[in-house]
Order: sequence, then C-alpha cells, then structure tokens
Amino acid sequence: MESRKDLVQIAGQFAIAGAVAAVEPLGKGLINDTFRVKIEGQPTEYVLQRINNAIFQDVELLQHNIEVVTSHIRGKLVAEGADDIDRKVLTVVPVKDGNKSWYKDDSGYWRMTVLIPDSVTKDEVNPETSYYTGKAIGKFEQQLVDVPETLGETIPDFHNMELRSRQLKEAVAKDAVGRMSEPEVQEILAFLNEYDEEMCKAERLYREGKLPKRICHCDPKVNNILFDKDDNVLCVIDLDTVMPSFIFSDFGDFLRTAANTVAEDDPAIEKVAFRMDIYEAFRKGYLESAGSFLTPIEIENLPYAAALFPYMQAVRFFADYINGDTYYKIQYPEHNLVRTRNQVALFKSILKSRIYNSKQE
Ligand code: GN1
Ligand code: MG
Repeated sequence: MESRKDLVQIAGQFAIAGAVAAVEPLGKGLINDTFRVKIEGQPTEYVLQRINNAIFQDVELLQHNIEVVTSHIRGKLVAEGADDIDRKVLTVVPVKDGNKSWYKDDSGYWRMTVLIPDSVTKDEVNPETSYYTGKAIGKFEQQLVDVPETLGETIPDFHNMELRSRQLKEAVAKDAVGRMSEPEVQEILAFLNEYDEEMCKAERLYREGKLPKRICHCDPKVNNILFDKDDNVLCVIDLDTVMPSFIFSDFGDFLRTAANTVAEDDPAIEKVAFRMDIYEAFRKGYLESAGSFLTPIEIENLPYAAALFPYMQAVRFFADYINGDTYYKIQYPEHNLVRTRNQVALFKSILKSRIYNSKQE
C-alpha cells in the first residue's frame, strides 16, 4: 500500500481545486483501492481509485465507457431541466497534463471523480428505498438506450453464466490449493451442478435471438447507490462494469444484496432469507421506469434473474475459494467459503419462494 506521501503525489496529478489536505481510505469495494481526498480550504472533495488492472485489463476501454456514460446521462439531465445535476451523475476529473482520465505510475493505474457532497451509502434498504432504487436503476438503463456507440465489455462475458460455470469446472479440475478434499466443498459442488443447466437459460435465449443485450450497470448492489439525507436516490456509482448485458444483471444483482436479510458474507446462514417485500417494491419501481422499453421475455424472466444472481455469485465466490482466493479481497482464510454458503442459502430461499418455480418453466 502506498504511503501518504505517495497518495498525495498521485492525487496531485489530477486537475483538483487546490493542495491536498488529506487522503483517507473509503468504502468497502472488493476489487479496487479507493480513497477520499480533501483539499486545503476547499469544500470540494474527490474520490481517488487505483484500478485493479489484473481484473480490468483494458483501462482505456474502461475509462472510455465511463466517460461516454457519464456525459450521456449529464446530457439527459440537462435536457429534462433537472436541478442539482452534479449530485445525480459522477464527474470524471482529468489529469492536469493532457485530457486523459487516468494516470499511470509504477503503482498502477489511477483515476479520480468528484465526491458527491452530502451523500450516503447504505448497507440495507427498506421497501420504500427499494422502490426508489428500482426507479433509479430503470431510469439509468433508460437514459442509456440511445448511447450513440456500441460500448465494449470491460470484463468480457462478465455475467455470462456458461462462462462462470466453466471457470468453476476449471478451478475444480486444477484444485490449485487442495481444497477439493474438503467434504463440504464436494457437497456444495454437487448442489450447484444440479442447477447449472437451468441457470444458463439467459445465454440460450440470447443465442436463439430472443433476448437483447442493453447497456446495464452490472454491479448495482446496495452500497453502489448514493442517497441524500432524506433517502432520495441521487445516483448509481461504481461504473466499472457498465457494459452491454442482459437487464437481468441489474435487476438480479440489486436484489441479491437488498433482499437478503443479512450481508453477503454473514456466516449465520440460518438467518439468510429472500425478502419478498423488497422484491415487490423494487420490481414495481423498476417496471415504472424500465417498463417502456423492456420486451415481454425480459419481464417474464425477472424472477429467473432474482434466482440467477445469488447462484452466479455463489459460483464465483466458490471458484475463487477453490482457486486459493486470487480474485476477491478476503479478510480471513475461509471468507470466500462463508460467502458461498451465504449465497447458496439465498438461492435456496428464492427456490422456495412463490416467485420462481424451479425446473417447471
Ligand atoms: C465485486 O467492486 P465491488 O466490490 O463493488 C464484483 C461484483 C460482485 C461483488 C460481490 C468487477 O464488486 O461483480 O457482485 O464484488 N465486481 C467485479 O460483492 O467482479
Ligand atoms: Mg465494483
């Protein structure tokens, strides 16, 4: 990790409003390293991030997507006469010399945005905030339906379930750290395998030409949404994964975090349950703003999306556990196994719910 001096020097590479007063760690992301930058005698603060270049290998494409998406949304907000626009869309800060939106040195790739003032993130939502988040995520997708270029995939096939299952099979075959000898690992694997084909339905529909890809956020978990102090949604942040995907990505990933009664890594799996009140409220808000452009097949499969995301996340955490924890940041050795158990429990809770009839579709 960089020293304070290094971080101040790195922050100083960007077009900021004055001298750096402080750099502090920010947020709970599992991928990038994030810092809050304060400026001497100025109210404006910034978010400085080291991009995880092992995961986002094409930084130019990544930053291009973010620039296109933020300026497109800003244009839409201006056109609708919105107020307080700088709190409803992220502002990318370019480097001082030149107009690039990232800076590279020996420690990696860095980028900056303006910190949205008077905003908070939440780890939990209630039905009301869930409804407003549904509206905001639907609106986010709606604002992007007419982006005048095809965006690239910042992580190719990010939410392709067939690829994620293949990666799990590869991890199992390699057994890099010997975890396949744990009986529980074998049990989880057998359970996940049972649903493999069913959960790959989206890819089949896509190949049959029945399901479109649209620009989606692809990581709208609860703590990637900014709220103001009165619980109004300001904007969706963490735009690394904005790319063409099935709308299931946004619908499913929000619910994966919001409708779980506990956090995604809570070891108390007996407490894990899928909250129907959150599902209904979110679905209502989402359909109010996205209903105008969604096709019947997309709407019909929203319950499948709710099941798919805990399943896919279980597969991803589990593959990382078997691989020896090379992808997600962990706080203790079994962290990815605990996360897997939790997501499996959430998936089971959805299978039991009235919204999704497994293997009967
Ligand atoms: C990662 O960056 P972060 O922590 O918001 C991951 C998501 C997972 C999430 C699980 C690029 O998101 O896909 O759903 O962890 N992002 C990437 O908490 O893999
Ligand atoms: Mg992220």
